[in-house]
Amino acid sequence: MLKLYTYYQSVAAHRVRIALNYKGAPYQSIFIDMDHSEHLGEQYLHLNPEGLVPALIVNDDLVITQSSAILEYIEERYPERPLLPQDRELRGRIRSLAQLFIADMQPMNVMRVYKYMQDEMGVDYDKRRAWYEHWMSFGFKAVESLLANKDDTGAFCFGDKPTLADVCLVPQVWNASKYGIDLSAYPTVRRIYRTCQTLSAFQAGAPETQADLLAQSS
Ligand SMILES: N[C@@H](CCC(=O)N[C@@H](CS)C(=O)NCC(=O)O)C(=O)O
Repeated sequence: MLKLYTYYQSVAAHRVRIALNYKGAPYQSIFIDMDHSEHLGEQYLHLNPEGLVPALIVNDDLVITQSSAILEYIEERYPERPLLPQDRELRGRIRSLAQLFIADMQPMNVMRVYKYMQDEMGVDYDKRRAWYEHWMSFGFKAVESLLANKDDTGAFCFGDKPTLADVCLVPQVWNASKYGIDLSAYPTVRRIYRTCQTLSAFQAGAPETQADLLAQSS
C-alpha cells in the first residue's frame, strides 16, 4: 500500500491527499508533526533530505517527493478517474494553472522561509504578514483573470469535472482563508472552491478531517 507522509496543514500534502482520495487509491497516512519540527528530525531527513512534506512511499522502499511529481505518479498509476484529460493542449493548460499554485504561490508561503526571515533577518510579524498577503493577492488575481468569463471554465477550473488544477486550487484557498486573506475580489476562485468542497474526495483530503488534527482536539 502507498504510504503518505503528511501534515494536516501542509498545502502540498493537501493536494496529494485530494488526488489519492479522488482516485480511490488505498494509502496509509503517516503524520509528521511539523509544529514540533518532526520534518527536520533525523528519521524524516533520511527519507527526504530537504525536510519538506509530503513524501510518498511506494512498495515500501521507493520515496517520491515533490507534490507535482507525486500527483503525476498518482495520475499514471490510477488512470481510471483521470485528473488530466485526453486533449493534449488542455492538459498543457491544466498543468500550467496547477504550477501557478505549486511553483509560484505556495513557495512564497512556507515555514522555513518565515523562520529564516524572522530568525536570520529580523523581519517582524507585520512585515512577514504583508509578504504573505502580497504574494497571495498577486497569485489569486492572476488565477481569477485566467478563470473568470472563460469558455473553458465550468463548475470547475476546466469544465465540469475536477482536474489537477482544482486539486491545487483548493489547498491554496484553504490556506488563505485560514489566515484571513480577503478573497472577495476572486468570485470565480471562491465559486470553484465551494463546488470542490461538495465532493467527498475533497472533504476526505481537507485538513479538518485529518487524524493528526482530530487527535489534537480529542
Ligand atoms: N515543492 C515542494 C514543497 C513542499 C513544501 O513546501 N512543504 C511544506 C509544507 S506545505 C514544508 O514541508 N515545509 C517545511 C518547512 O518549511 O520547514 C512540493 O510541492 O512538495
